[in-house]
Amino acid sequence: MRFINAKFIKSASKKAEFIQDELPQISIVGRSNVGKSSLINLLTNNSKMAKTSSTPGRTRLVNYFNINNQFYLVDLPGYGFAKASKNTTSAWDSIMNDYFVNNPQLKLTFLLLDCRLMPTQLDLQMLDYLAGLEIPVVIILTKADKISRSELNLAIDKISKQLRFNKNRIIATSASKKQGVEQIAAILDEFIK
Ligand SMILES: Nc1nc2c(ncn2[C@@H]2O[C@H](COP(=O)(O)OP(=O)(O)O)[C@@H](O)[C@H]2O)c(=O)[nH]1
Ligand SMILES: [Mg+2]
Repeated sequence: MRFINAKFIKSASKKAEFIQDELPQISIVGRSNVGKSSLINLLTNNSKMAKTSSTPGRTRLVNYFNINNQFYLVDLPGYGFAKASKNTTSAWDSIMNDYFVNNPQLKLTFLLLDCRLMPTQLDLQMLDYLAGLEIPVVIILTKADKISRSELNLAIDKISKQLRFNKNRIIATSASKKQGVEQIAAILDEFIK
């Protein structure tokens, strides 16, 4: 597939506002600042599609982007933002749970990890949570431009071993160098039928 026609549809702050129609959904999760918005901008080839920010964690919204009238990319709230208050954290927990539970249109989740860092406890929890709901996951390593090719290969090995995750299901990307789009497009072809 190619990202020909991408359009921001809406931000939902609660379950009643979620989109429930016939189109498949592909969601994006990861800690704040890992590069979720940048990935959407990379895929849609539009630097203004999703907001990117260096002061993350303010928005607790579910953002829907319609791609080619074929599926939605769904940008979920980031986790692990230290400055978020307790109240915000519980709101986040429930909106994430509302999104993931009983969502037959959700076909795949991209879990983003910074290629320079080992997965955190929250990343592991998220993976376990998704596995428990039998939601397919592909891991996307972000910011691959920050390390060398050999460091990147090493990172993929380590992460694959630590998480017992198939290497074929780990894709390295760089938003600034525009790398990884073809691999992600191939994965999407597999999961959107
Ligand atoms: N060098 C580099 N920086 C990136 C990349 N992806 C994201 N960033 C930067 O990381 C910061 C957080 O990105 P953002 O997409 O807003 O993360 P989000 O909070 O997960 O949506 C921003 O300053 C981005 O410019 C990448 O592939 N390479
Ligand atoms: Mg973002």
